[in-house]
Amino acid sequence: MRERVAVIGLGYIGLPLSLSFAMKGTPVIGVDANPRLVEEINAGITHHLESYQGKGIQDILQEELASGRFRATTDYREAVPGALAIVVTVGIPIKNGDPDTSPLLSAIASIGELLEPGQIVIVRSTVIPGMTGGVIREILEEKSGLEAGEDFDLAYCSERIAEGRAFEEFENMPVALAGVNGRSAAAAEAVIAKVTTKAPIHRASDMAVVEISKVMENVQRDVNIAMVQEFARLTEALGLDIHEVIAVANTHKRVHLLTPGPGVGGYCLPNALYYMLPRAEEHGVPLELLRLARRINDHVPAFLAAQVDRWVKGKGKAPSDVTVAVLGIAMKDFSSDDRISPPLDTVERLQQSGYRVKAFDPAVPTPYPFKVENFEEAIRGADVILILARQEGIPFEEISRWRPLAAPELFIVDTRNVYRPEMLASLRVDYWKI
Ligand code: SAJ
Repeated sequence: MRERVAVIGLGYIGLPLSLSFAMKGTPVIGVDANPRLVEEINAGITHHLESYQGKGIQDILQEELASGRFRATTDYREAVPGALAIVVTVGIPIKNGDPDTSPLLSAIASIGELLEPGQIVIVRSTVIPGMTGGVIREILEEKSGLEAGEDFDLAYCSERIAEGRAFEEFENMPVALAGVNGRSAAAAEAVIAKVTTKAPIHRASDMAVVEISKVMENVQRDVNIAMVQEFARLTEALGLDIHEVIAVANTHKRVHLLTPGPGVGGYCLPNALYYMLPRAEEHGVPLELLRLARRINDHVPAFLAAQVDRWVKGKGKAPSDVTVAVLGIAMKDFSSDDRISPPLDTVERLQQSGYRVKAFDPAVPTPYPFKVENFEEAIRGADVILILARQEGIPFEEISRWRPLAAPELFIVDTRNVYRPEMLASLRVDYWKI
């Protein structure tokens, strides 16, 4: 009786998913194309900031490795043969607005070559709607000589976890799935139910329904954020605090406004529209609002750089005379993820304008040349402080202590609603909040 699960792709989704299966008693062999990543994982090392019931992901990883319930490899032959199910979490990167499906389809081909009758393939990657029942099914059938829905099962089950809450949300986030037929849907549901133990599993009539629902779930969030970025420009003009206005609006039981920030990053939201566009363009559907929202969110780093320029010019200074301390470069608060991170776009724009930039973010391991390794070094002599992500280890609340380290005239750009103006009154700070 097959019991083991193969998880293909050991990134921000695949590693926590593998460990979720393993912790709940289902052995997993994980596959990743990156040998250094596989080596690090098998050595019990990960940089993700996930935790479960107070235990960090690195401790969980070490326990599951020690128990023998989980290990990683680069070799599909170790993972696919004999597996009950093969769960695919390989992403589709977007390059200049175009989805690059090659990493995913290469993984699918490797699976197809080893696929055995009776196995279940569950695609969890966010895909271009129609892919699972189209090109993915075709490759699996062609490589294996088996028929989907008959000889093996094929299903699509979107993943919805938010980074930083992976373990909890693998357990308690409702799941949507569909199979090539009812048998595949049932087979996939039995596997997913091993990790989704505290939430309903919704079956849809067709895999494309779940694929496009997933993309829409993220696009609507992107649009919401673009909308509040525009609301913030109006409330600023009216001298009102956008965060208070949003909090008041959200007291309406059917209103859920998100909050403006330093831009929309991460591997998910900024990419979502580009998974939708190929199908829309095939059918001549313009998606004007969605494209405009994406442009509004993409523009935020330039907008922030313009705020800095405005203040510097107002002081009669030139960028080359000004040092900017950037606090937080991750794509969102309390994250180590800098894959698609708007703060990095802001840093690049400032550097191109001639500013000297020192960035501090204790959660992001990437050693950028402009990144300094301690907070005081970032702040020392800074004329401008850009707050772009909250992190453990950035002592925002100790501003009275460290204010003297910065320049006598100081401009703080706060995109995380860290301060209220009255907290800064005695500290000789010009303050702007998004
Ligand atoms: N952001 C804002 N304002 C907000 C919320 C987020 O500016 O009010 C920004 C964040 O700073 C970040 C970006 O948006 O740069 C994405 O943040 P996120 O909170 O959406 O985090 P993700 O990308 O880890 O998770 C999203 C979630 N999608 C939805 O909530 C609809 C998650 O549930 C998905 O599983 C995930 O994308 C994904 O994997 O698709």
